[in-house]
Amino acid sequence: MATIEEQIKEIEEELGRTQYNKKTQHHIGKLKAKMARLKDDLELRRAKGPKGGGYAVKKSGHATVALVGFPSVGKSTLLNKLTNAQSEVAAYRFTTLTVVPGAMEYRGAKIQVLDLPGLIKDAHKGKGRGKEVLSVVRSADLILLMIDVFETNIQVLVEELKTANLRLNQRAPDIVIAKKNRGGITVNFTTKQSTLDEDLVAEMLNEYGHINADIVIREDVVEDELIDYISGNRLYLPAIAVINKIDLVTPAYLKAVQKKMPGYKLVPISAENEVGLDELRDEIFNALKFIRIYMKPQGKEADMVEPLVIKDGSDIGTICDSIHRDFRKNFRYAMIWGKSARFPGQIVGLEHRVADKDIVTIVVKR
Ligand SMILES: Nc1nc2c(ncn2[C@@H]2O[C@H](COP(=O)(O)OP(=O)(O)OP(=O)(O)O)[C@@H](O)[C@H]2O)c(=O)[nH]1
Ligand SMILES: [Mg+2]
Repeated sequence: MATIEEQIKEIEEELGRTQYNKKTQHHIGKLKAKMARLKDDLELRRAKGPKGGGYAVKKSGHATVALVGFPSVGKSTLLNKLTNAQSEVAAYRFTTLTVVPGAMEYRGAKIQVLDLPGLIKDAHKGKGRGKEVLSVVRSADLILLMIDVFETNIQVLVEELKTANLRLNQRAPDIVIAKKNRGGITVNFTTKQSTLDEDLVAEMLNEYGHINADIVIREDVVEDELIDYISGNRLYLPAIAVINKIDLVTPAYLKAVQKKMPGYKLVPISAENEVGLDELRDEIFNALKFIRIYMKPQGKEADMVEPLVIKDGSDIGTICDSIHRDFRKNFRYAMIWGKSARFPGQIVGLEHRVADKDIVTIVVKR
């Protein structure tokens, strides 16, 4: 019996030689599903192997940002400029050997930034303490993919993160799957599919190891998205690409670099010379989707100095929870001024969704 690694290699080779067309589509779909399962098994086995002491980081603030990049791209330099932290900086690779946290305050949000050891190819196999680094990355709310202006191969980084089951700037596909005890596999599409058909989906589920299940696919998805979903342990995170050391190149050179990397929002900076850092702070704040709410105690002026910072999409209930644990229970009504109000001072309930810079009064039973 071939080892898991050998089986994966065999499938990869077969996929490499097989042309994708209508005739081979089902075969390829099944191979991909089988490979996904083997890879998941392999990861599971690796995860059970010797750990070598994970990094302990205590989360703090409203959100956590992880600095991910090859060695020596300037991650520690950036951390030191953005936060109060002092992480060692040096001209050689692997200067940082552990997680170094820093705190940055921006527009009322307390954001934790984590400096990490450089990530290298095959990190997911444990190279360069890669497994520990990747596990910290998984706990973050936002990833800064940091690259050196002279070494812009972001694909290696993205592939490493992908192997660690991270999906960047992508959302989970709209699919629902329910396991059952018998009846085989039933497939339902609620929208037209451009590549999948019902048999293919059933075959892929089978190949992955599902025998009895109902699956409903509610948007047009491709095979890889389906595999991501059935494998079930993917993590979807937002990411911003940061190009550092732009002080070393001309504007024309930088432009050429940016052209080579379509599909990513790029923020050019010089960490050392503190160029582009305000733009970067803005991008971080926006990507984390915070909004600011100004609280106005009943019959008094609103506090316009220290807003309450919460995630976008929050409602009055969330605000109650972040003020005091009894607020939701004793809630009577709220009054609201700003973008989410139909008119100034509108009276709303717990489910009312607030908007950035709204002014809110909450009235509770006494
Ligand atoms: N020219 C230039 N050099 C920079 C800049 N930022 C960092 N450096 C230099 O790049 C080298 C590496 O910087 P670090 O901040 O230690 O890089 P790192 O990504 O933390 O490296 P590891 O911890 O080894 O992964 C140092 O010599 C820095 O002075 C920059 O904006 N411009
Ligand atoms: Mg470092």
